[in-house]
Amino acid sequence: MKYLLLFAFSLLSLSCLKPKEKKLNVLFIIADDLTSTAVSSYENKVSKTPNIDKLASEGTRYTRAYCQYPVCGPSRASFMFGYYPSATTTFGYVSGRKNVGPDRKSWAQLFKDNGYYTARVSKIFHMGVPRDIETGSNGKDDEASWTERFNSKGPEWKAPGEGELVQGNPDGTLPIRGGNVMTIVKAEGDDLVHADGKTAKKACELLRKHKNEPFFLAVGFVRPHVPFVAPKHYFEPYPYSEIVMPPKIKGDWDDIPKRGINYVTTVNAKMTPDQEKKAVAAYYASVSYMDTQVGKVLNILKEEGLEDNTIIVFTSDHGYHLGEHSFWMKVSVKEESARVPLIIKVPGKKPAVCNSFAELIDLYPTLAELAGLKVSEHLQGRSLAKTLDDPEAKVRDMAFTVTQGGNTFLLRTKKWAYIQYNEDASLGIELFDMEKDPKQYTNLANKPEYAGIVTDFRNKLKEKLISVRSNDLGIDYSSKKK
Ligand SMILES: [Ca+2]
Repeated sequence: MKYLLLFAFSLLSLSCLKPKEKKLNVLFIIADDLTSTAVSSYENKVSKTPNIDKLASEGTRYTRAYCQYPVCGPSRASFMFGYYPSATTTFGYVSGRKNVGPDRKSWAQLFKDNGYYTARVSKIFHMGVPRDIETGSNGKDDEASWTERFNSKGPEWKAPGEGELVQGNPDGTLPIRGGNVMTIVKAEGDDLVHADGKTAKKACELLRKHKNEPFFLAVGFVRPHVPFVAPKHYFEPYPYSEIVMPPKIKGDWDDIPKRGINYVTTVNAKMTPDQEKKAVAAYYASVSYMDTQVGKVLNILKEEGLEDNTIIVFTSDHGYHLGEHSFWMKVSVKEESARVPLIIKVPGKKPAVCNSFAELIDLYPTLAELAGLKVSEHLQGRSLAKTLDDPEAKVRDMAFTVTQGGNTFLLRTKKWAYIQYNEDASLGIELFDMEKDPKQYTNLANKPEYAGIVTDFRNKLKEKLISVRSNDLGIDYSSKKK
């Protein structure tokens, strides 16, 4: 009997000792207004992003990832809840919660409800930059998503340093200001003066504190969003006089429908050639500063031994124009504005480059699948999980992005970029052969020999909108407000 008990005991203790399958953590890092054209591992050899590039060399880098709406608020609402903006009619500066209703789980909330510690540091749902950063506001957050949330207050354009306004200031006499304008500040002091430095510090602290429980840590950096503010040494590698601007093609705007001329251009911002170069140089400096903060977070993850059970995602809410077609900033659905950098690193998977189309709404189902969590059948994203095992695998054959209140549409296939202004195309169409004309200089939509392709895309868009707004979603599309 005594031996039997002992035997039973040892069995019991053996089963207790058996290591429990550890849940995979999620570290989600998002930059604000970062175009893939300013990331070295994508295509830029001037802009320096060693930390993002290192992550890219260890994970899967997606070359055809697109946002669903090239503006902060609606893009973030879309990928955090997993629906297309057109499905929920979420086109504004909101979290998106109101339109999906109280019972739909956000991406982070799904993890929270499955026993994860979920935290947000700084901007994940929409925050107005610079205003909400100056005040330390929660912005348009979704509180139900988080166990804890932290804001990173920063001086933004009011940071002490050498400032310059390069928009709407052709003779250079105006003082710098806040708002959504290209204000540059070469700031005094170190990384921690600014929001992103504080965000990295808080993220490192949380990783140390929560390393023994499953976590979903969302880290939102606000650079390179304007104002272009960074400690001054980040500007040194980018003397503005050496910046090479995209070519100015004569007649470039002649075949762009009026609505396709972006809301900020060299013309309406009255930018001088030097101011254009200064804007690009300051953008790169802001990117380098943000990249350095990314490195701090990734280093702590490694130091704390969390790399083996943490999935890392790095992306941006949308892209950005840096003078292509004399356009600046976002909103446009041209390539530089609609495409995003996307890197996913999963423990145990080989580094790869994946050319499958991917959309930011795919993140929610992808991470849920990797963590073994069940998602709502209503979600509109598709899991990219299979591309992490086989980078040749295809999840989508096109990407879908809307802008301008959901009235401008982009369908992007491997060969074509199709842009339609209004559902009835009443304000025009653009068609670009992305293999022959990747910088989108020649609109083919009105050439008779492309009429068949245009008709195909018009039909594809109709079908896409019907499927996106499907009643099966359980969202009453017709009654929604922006
Ligand atoms: Ca943004």
